[in-house]
Amino acid sequence: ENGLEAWLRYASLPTEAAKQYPRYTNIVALTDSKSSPVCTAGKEVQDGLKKILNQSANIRHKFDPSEQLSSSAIVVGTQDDFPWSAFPSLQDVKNTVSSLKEDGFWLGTSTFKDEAQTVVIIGQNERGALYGAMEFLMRLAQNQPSPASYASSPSAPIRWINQWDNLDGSIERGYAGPSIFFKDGAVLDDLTRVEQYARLMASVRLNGIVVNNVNSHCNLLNPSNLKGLGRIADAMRPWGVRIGVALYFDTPIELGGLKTSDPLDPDVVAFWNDITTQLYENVPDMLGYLIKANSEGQPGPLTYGRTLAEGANLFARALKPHGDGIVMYRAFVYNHHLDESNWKNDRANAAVEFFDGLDDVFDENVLVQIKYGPIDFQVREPPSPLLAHLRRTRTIIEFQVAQEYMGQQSHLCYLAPLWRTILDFDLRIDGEPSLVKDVVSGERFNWKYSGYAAVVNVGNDSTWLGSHLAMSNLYAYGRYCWEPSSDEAAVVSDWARLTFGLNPTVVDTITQLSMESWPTYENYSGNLGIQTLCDIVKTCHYGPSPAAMDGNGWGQWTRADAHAIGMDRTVATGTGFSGQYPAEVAKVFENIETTPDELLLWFHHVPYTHRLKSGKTVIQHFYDAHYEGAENAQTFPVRWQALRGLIDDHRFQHILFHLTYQAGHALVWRDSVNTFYHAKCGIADERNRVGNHKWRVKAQDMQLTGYQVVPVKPFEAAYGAE
Ligand code: BDP
Repeated sequence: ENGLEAWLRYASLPTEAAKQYPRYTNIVALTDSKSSPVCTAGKEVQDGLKKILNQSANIRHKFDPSEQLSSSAIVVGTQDDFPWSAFPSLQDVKNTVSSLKEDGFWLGTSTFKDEAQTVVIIGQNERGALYGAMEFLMRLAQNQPSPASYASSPSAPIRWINQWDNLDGSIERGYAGPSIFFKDGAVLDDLTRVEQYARLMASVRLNGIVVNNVNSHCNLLNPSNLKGLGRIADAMRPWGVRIGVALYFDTPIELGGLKTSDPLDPDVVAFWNDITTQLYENVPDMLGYLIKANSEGQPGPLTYGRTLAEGANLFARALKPHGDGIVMYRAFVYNHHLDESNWKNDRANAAVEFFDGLDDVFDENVLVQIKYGPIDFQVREPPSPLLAHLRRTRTIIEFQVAQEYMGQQSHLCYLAPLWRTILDFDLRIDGEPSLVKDVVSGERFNWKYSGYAAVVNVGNDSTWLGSHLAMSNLYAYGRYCWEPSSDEAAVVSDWARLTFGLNPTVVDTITQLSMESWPTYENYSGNLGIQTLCDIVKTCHYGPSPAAMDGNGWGQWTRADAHAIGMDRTVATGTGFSGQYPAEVAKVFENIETTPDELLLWFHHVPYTHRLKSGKTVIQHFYDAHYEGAENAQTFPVRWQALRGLIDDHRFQHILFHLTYQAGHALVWRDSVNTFYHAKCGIADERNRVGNHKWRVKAQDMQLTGYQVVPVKPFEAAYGAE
């Protein structure tokens, strides 16, 4: 097994289990159109039945009430096309179905003319019908019979992916090979993988994707790429997936030959109107435009003395005449040349400051896309306070499935527990319950259109993300967009059953390892809210480099010196960031006593000897956590070994290799961070471990000829600095 089918393997059920199911002979997929998701649903059910139950069923597209369905059938269609009168027992279901939200579905069983049981799948729309069909199959694959009656609606209408693919085929922060969309400046001819990606997306009910990097290039919009985008959209549409594009702000200058890209210049307006018209000719159902502007060197409206809203509205007005396209304007606006010597500077403040006063001036088809935390996909962050500032302007929260700061798929790090710390956070806007998940679902401010985006960055490796276990994050992301209160362990167990089979030892082991993985990674990579202490200067964002976290222009700082550590972000004595939250939350973070330990160093600058609520000092907690994290990582490959023979050998070995690597790298993390802070503060580890490098295989102990001993940078990563 090479991972290509991911969780949609539809592995055959054991014979005994398969016997419990009816013999399905007919699939009725109620549609005339071959590109309709309902048609896709029919084929998918046919394929799934063959693989899971070894049954061959026919597909037809019309329901004929005069006909006798000689044995069990599966009927799938939209509420409008469903033959309600043929199913008197489903009259009550009609109300349920009409109250489904967009993309929702009803899945149940009924009898037709007192004959054999019929599985009925009714979508609120075509996409919903497909989601219901895949729900039926994924339950079947887990040996869970269809429920008598099950209605399901999404938490939010926007459930999208962002791919950071470049036209040359590379992927920014991609860890699984080249792009499945682009190569050598053009859209690939063979889009088979794109279709397969859309299938995976549909199975977890993701309905949109922005296909190119936020650091975009004007050539995306040349005539042949416009056609290519049309082909990508065509490949994904049968799976209910719509596409959008990320734009480069200076395209009018660089592609259009204009003198400016000023959003208020009439020629610039005309340029974007024209490009937008051409895009819609190729992609009639385009989602809209994702804009990264005035961030990390990208041009934007501020470059031309205009406001962010004037920039966003330029695109909004170009989209408006063509349908429901939106601008996803990223809140990730900041200057990456921050002056470290001014201790009041704080990158965390940027989003709220830049968007201050703009809530009422964005056009109604502009949504602001906000990373979950104020910095950048760190191992632990509080939620972005901007989520509490925009009331009229709707928002999209941005997560990252690509584990940029989380071990980049070489470390197992199941992210759903991290996402829940954000989604379940109560911002107490205006003193009222305001869970982040209720803000982004639209419930809190009565928005009709808002939701989720995640940077995924699959590549053409057969594992999609570069490692089999990393795929639980993509699966879970879809599940959380639909139902943000899902239980993290239950979600990963479902994924494990679908991906590796029903053996309880397999499922339990994968669930346990996954559930421990984020806390373990946090322990050895950067705890107490200090961020992921990785290299950020060389921009690889991988591996330990605590020294790089200070004195850099990117504003990811720990403010560590010989006596104290942590960013003072209080209003009273610090950068004022805590004051960006609504009053009740601000009060909690302003006060060192009420700030939870896990975010202590995010909000406060404290002596290494400061006592945590646990009673430990900060530095002792650092030492202990790094030892505990690294120690637990040592158990991962050992526990995995117990699955030998219970899953296919190819994937078993691949994962064993990754977990073994992680166990080793966790030691490097442990020793680097501990040695670094030990050297900085000179306070001994109470348990006298720092410097012992337990379990490390030291280069100094090896026998090789022809090698020179050299100093290592950063010194703390090596045993004895060499
Ligand atoms: C950072 C990435 C960088 C992205 C940027 C973004 O390191 O490659 O371009 O985010 O989100 O995390 O725009």
